[in-house]
Amino acid sequence: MLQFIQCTEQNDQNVRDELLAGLSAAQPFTSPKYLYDALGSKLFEAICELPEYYPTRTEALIFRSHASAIAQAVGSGSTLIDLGAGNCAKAARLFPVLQPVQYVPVDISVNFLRDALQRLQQQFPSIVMTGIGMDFSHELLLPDSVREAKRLFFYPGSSIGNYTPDEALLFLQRIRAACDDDGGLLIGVDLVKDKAILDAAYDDALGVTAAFNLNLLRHLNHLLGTDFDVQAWRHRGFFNAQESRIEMHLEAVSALTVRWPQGERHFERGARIHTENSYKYTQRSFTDLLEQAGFGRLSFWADPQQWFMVCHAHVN
Ligand code: AVJ
Repeated sequence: MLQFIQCTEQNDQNVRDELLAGLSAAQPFTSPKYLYDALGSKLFEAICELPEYYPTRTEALIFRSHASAIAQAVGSGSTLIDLGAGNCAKAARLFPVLQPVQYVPVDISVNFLRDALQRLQQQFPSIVMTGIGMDFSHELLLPDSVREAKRLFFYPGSSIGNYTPDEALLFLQRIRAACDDDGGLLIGVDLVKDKAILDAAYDDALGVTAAFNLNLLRHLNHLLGTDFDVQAWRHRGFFNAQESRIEMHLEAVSALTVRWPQGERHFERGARIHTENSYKYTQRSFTDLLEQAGFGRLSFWADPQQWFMVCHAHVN
């Protein structure tokens, strides 16, 4: 059985208001979700192939090396809810070991899920598949066709890092609230490590991450009618150890003015737009967060270098 449901639709006016508020702030910023237009999504896929960008590859290694232990902790017959599913590939690789009863990929656009899910349904005809179009960053209300029993929320790739620790706590609490007492969470978390490794992962030699970040300006021009000149900006990506996070910024190469239909903003040379945070945790700091959110019976798996970890947590 295959079903598609569009729950929340992003309203154009809300998007514009949110973006212009950020761009007009004393410290200008944009939400990292705007990095992912069609080209941005392709560039992110390219990032995942870079030698410097270890998270994707390391997480895949952890899932491969510890598949049976993970399956044992999680149990079979779950309702697998894949948050930010994209092309559904990460979850699909786990189907043979996790044997879910229902697969529920959630992404901003249900259309993006359509092709991938149709193909998957052919490959795994016995799994009920329910694609959901929803911006789950603000609320997590699942439609009735999502089974309530044995919900397993799957949040790989260290996407949790885009939230501040306070926001991450709220998000984890919302996941917990959406679970029955037999629910759980399977999550990938990037770990604190040597600054040089982190810096390189977010400022690679080929400049793919730079292109990914700069592409945001093209996306903004499309969404807002701004006249950002990509050439007038440069990528900055570095680890801020104090805050335990990667910061990405776009920095004005020279003084310039950006105009849009209802306004404009001047940027001094070196002024920055903060485009992304990617928080890094330790096993200790993430355990605290999970426990504060009401999860317990935790399991952790990491690679030999301890660069990345996968955690399973039960609802307590
Ligand atoms: C998709 C948010 C997990 O933080 O590593 C990669 C995004 N940004 N390179 C990350 C990203 C720059 C990525 N997440």
